[in-house]
Amino acid sequence: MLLVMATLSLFGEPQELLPFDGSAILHNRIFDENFTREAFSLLRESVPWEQPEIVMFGKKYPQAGFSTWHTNTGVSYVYSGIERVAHPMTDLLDEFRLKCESVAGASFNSVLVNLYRDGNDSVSWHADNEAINGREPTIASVSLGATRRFDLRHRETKQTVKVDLEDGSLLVMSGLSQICWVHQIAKTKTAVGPRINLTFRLVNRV
Ligand SMILES: O=C(O)CCC(=O)C(=O)O
Ligand SMILES: [Mn+2]
Repeated sequence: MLLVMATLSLFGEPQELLPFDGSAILHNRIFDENFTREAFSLLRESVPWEQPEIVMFGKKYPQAGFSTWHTNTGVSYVYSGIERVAHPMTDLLDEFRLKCESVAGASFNSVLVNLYRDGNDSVSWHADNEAINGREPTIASVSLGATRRFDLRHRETKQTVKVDLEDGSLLVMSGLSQICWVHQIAKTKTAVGPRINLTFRLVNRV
């Protein structure tokens, strides 16, 4: 397996992580440290966290982490056999959304909010390729709190890109990234604190 370690750019320049078949651009420290610290506590306390059960091989398992789906479109998010009902956007999520729109140069109307309490919470290999995201979606992913490693793996060549997603960073995936690559946040035995991730998307209104 070919492994590409993505090195962080020295001057804080946005960095393209994918060598081909789509784009994943990492912007470090896009959000100010004081803002992310406050936003993290506010979100942790105020988000109506849910731990849905996903269906694998006909059996139900609780998802390894908590999350919620926010959108004012009323569209629910269906994946892995579960339906996430729409909670309204909040002022704070909207503040993040507007910044993501300006950096990514794309529109977003929805966000999946994920909480990783420690290294045991994870998201296994998948692509954000559900029909409601559209065929070549642009997805803006904000990281708050503890650093976690994010892996991308090409479906055919199996080439892997690994990168640390730090507090205040923004990863913008677009083009063929959800068609040709899968991604994960793997479990880790290293002691890590909690992390919140916001993935902004544009879904079709009902
Ligand atoms: O936590 C992350 O950085 C990734 C989350 C993710 O892939 C998703 O919500 O679809
Ligand atoms: Mn994803």
